Amino acid sequence: MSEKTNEFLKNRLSEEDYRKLLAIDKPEMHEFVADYIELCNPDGIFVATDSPDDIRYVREAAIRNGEEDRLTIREHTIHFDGYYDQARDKARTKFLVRSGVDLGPNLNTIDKEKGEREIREILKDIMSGHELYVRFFCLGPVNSEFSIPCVQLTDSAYVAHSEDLLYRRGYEEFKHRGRSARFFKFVHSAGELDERMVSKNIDKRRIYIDCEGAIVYSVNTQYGGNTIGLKKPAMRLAIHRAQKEGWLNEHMLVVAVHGPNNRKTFFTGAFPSLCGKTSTAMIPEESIVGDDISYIRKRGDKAYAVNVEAGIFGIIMGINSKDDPITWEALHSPNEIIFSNVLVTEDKGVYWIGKDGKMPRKGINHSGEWTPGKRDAEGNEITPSHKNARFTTALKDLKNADPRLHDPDGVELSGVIYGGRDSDTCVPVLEAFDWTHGIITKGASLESETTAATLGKEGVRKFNPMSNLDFLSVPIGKYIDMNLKFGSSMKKPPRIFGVNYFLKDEGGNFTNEKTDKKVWLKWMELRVHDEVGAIKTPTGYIPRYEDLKKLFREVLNKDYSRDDYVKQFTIRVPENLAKIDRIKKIYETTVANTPPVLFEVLKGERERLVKAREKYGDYITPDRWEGER
Ligand code: SPV
Ligand code: MN
Repeated sequence: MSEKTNEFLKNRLSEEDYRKLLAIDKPEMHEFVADYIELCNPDGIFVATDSPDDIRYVREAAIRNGEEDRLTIREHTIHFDGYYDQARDKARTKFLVRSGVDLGPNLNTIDKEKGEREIREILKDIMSGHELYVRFFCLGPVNSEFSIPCVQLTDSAYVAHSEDLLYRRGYEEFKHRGRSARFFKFVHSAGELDERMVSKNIDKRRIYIDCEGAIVYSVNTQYGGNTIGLKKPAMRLAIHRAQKEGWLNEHMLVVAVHGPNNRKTFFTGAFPSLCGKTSTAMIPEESIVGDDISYIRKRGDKAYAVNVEAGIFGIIMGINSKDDPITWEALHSPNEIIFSNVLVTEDKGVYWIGKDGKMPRKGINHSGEWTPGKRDAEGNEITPSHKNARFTTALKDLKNADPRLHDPDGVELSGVIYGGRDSDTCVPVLEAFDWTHGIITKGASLESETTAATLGKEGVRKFNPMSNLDFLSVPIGKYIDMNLKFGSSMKKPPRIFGVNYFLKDEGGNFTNEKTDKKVWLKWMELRVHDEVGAIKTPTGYIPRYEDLKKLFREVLNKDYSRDDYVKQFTIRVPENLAKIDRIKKIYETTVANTPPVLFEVLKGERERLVKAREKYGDYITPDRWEGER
């Protein structure tokens, strides 16, 4: 660190905070902290170590500053984001790129110099009147080849507090890595706040990402998906790094499926928002490693996965005691939980859409005082809680947390699951023929129908490769290629599965119950150990009726009828062909550098479907394949 920086930090920090910062031997980090203190100009600065006292200080600051409020249950708090700050702002999330760098038409970019100038102008003096929190965390387990140390600067104690619940502590990690630390940097300011303590200048909301500089700026916003540096902002930086180094950063849960004789088999799974991702990770009687983001690396000839996070920032809408017993119990226990954008009742209880019990007649929510029928400035009725309202909690407080959660070696990955909201095409579960077939037809071809939780028309299919589209920082074609290479070089790569929890019959009714996903997981577990057979169809291997019947009985104590099986596992040729054509067109017209094998594999799938149609017709019931196993 230069003498000038040293003098500056000495002047601006308390003796204690200066000592804490300098205990880390990383001049580059000191320069970074000094630069943004000078630019953002906070009234006070607090440097937090991993000590319980420092963590408590931040937690209490969130209450002191009015960003969070206490609720009836001890350790529960409520935080509100502004009415128009309830989700990730894709339009104002941009990559800073030098001229000549082309990330393709699907990624939002801005010229690096122009973007930096703009963001520095917005950040100038933005923290005056506020306290700045300097926090150290670690992505992935500490002390591991997966670890990425991070420094977060934020003037929001809510953001810093959320990160305490969601990530591993990183001060000691920085200390022991010292000069060798390759760290990520995050600068966040909620900006000017109104009387409700929510960001006021949302027209100046920006999330700017500089992959080369390993820094993300987030400003004039509070919503976690925009502001919690280690969550979605870090994902873009990590995907960029992973691409260079040959590992994967996926938008994936990690779950341990419990097989026969106490065997545990680990799966990762990618699903777009509101498609059953957290509920798959939280399935009763299995155990959870993570619900949102994973790093996957190869060691020897095996793949290992870790949860990048240590907590859940989960959607609360629809959580009820019957379908989500573990989450329900956790939400009613005296563990530390931050509720965001739910309804707070007079007695400081909380209510959300779909919660057990009656809807309260009044309360405070993300729109202020609320009564049923209230409308916003656009005339839309305001729901009691926002559809994207969330709860934030540490995984250690869940009774189904897997003991391997913090294993620095990661867990051996046996299977990868891709799922989307698909009302009419794919069967509920099937296994790809091999890694390449799976990456292309299940991952790279992932589509999902829009829901009421996203703006715009419902039921519109959106292309979302690996459910990772919103977070890609490298061109799609290159990202797909990296995924292909990752498994192709392994003798026995993880098996790949596609699931669809949302298939409907001709009458528009779901063909499955919510709880059926438990059976699919058990079937996949048996498949990866080659303990159950399957039927070969043009799109992959589907389960046999007798195996599912047995599993439905064992797992759900349910009678599984042949009629249900036929309805669910009929291959719908016209819909599958239409999907192939849609995906092919997207890769032909909007993606540069698509690996040629993608087109070959789609062509092969098309030919198999056409051939099968000639023999069996448009809708092919599973018994037709009996002779073709
Ligand atoms: C998602 O939308 O995929 C989330 C929530 O996990 S957010 O943090 O907003 O990205
Ligand atoms: Mn996510």
